[in-house]
Amino acid sequence: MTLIDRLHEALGPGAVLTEPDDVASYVADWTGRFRGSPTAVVRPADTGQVAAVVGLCADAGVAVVPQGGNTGLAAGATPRGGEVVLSLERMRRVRDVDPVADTITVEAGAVLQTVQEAARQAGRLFPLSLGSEGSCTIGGNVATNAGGTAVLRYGMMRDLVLGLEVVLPDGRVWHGLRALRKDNTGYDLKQLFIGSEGTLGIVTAAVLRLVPATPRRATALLALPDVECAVGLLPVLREHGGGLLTAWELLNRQAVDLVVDHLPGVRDPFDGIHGWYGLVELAGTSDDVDERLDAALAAAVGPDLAVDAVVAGGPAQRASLWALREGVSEAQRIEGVSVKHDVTVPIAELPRFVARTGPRLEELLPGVRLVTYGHVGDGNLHYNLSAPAGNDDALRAAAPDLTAAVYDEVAALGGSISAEHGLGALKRQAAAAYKSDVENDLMRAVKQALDPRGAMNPGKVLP
Ligand code: FAD
Ligand code: 2HG
Ligand code: ZN
Repeated sequence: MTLIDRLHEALGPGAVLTEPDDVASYVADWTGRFRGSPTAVVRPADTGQVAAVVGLCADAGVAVVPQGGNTGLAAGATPRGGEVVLSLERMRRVRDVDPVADTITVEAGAVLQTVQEAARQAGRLFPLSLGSEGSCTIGGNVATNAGGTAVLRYGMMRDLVLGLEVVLPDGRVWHGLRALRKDNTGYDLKQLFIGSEGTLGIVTAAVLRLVPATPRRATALLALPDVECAVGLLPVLREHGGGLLTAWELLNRQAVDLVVDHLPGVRDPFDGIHGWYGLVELAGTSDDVDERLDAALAAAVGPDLAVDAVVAGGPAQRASLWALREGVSEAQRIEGVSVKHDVTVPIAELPRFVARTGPRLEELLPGVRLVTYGHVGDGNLHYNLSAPAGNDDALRAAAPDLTAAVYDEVAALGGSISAEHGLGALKRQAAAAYKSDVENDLMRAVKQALDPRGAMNPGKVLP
């Protein structure tokens, strides 16, 4: 019997896909830049079936690529060739909401938005918030340690996970679905799997922390002269927003131009043109949010500070301000070829990073467009590049040098070359080059301990 026959036998009808039309949406990444041809795509329905697939693939010497919503931006879920892609899309149940433990237990294929909605129906909030939340899954969020627009207040996915269920590379299941707030029984195993991008095991379910709902939101877009101002306003917003400050996001003019040009119905709310824009949001339970935002804006707008501000008057205006920020990825994809850099530097170094790197890139590729945006409150910029108008080939050719220049500057400032999207196939070599020997040795040792045969998502994360 072939591996495909065995997979059919184990999973039943409709769960093993091999025809080109059937596998098309699983074999390429969101940007369309990476693709591979797997032996098959399998869609198990429960944890037992995931374990069975891993066991059968191990016996056949075939590697497994876990896949959730396939929205990842580091080509981590894209097969290289010959692997079995294991999609969690049929495992999307919300298993339990526990009001006493204040947790929600979900299967890995549950779409983030579904989990947010389940929390809302229980009168609570699951605070992870990403532009891709309508498609990305909890398993993918765990595997990439996703960030997003509310990290400033609630932390990354790592801070929201209490327990995991994982199918290990040898086919055994780790039943770690505990909701304990305190557990000091040695190494924190769940943290090993969070951010491991499918290279150490397949997450099949998670226990997640819930937080108090924040039905009242106050949102404003600020026009800023420069990044220094965006950074300088962070303590001001913290002082006035207190614990209600949820987002402080940044966009440059180029990013706004792309969104307005490409996404129907999204408009720039200011009359004038500005170099930079900051989106601030406070969230809570009472009118306090509006009062605090007003106080913050009174302190933030003025000479040498923000130039202007537009406050969202209601949900529709709020959605339209957020569309401007969250539409940049899609607008840049429509514009053409892009080169993404998802970097962090210490927050106070953001102005220096931008001031030094832009001119260097302009030297390397005159006319390159800097599409700079991201989570200024976390020191995380999406320092993306678009081609000089109409010259995608020039960007492709210059990409390695441009990326090296960006990463060298990040390293010089003590930053990280991957803040939230992970390494996948895209950044594994670069990450190894910037890590110390000790860090690289530890990474290899962890992989060797959990997946000695290299059966889980080969060619990802590690060089
Ligand atoms: P996939 O793309 O399917 O997989 C990503 C990685 O996780 C792969 O390495 C895969 O092998 C592994 N994986 C997936 N499921 C499992 C599993 N069950 N067990 C083990 N490994 C698994 N990311 C952010 O952090 N912040 C943002 O603000 C953000 N915004 C985005 C906006 C847009 C428009 C887009 C397209 C993407 C954005 N992303 C963002 C990136 C992406 O959505 C996240 O990385 C997300 O967590 C990926 O989830 P997924 O289910 O799509 O995973
Ligand atoms: C965001 O913050 C995402 O919008 C996506 O992390 C960034 O597409 C990107 O480069
Ligand atoms: Zn981001």
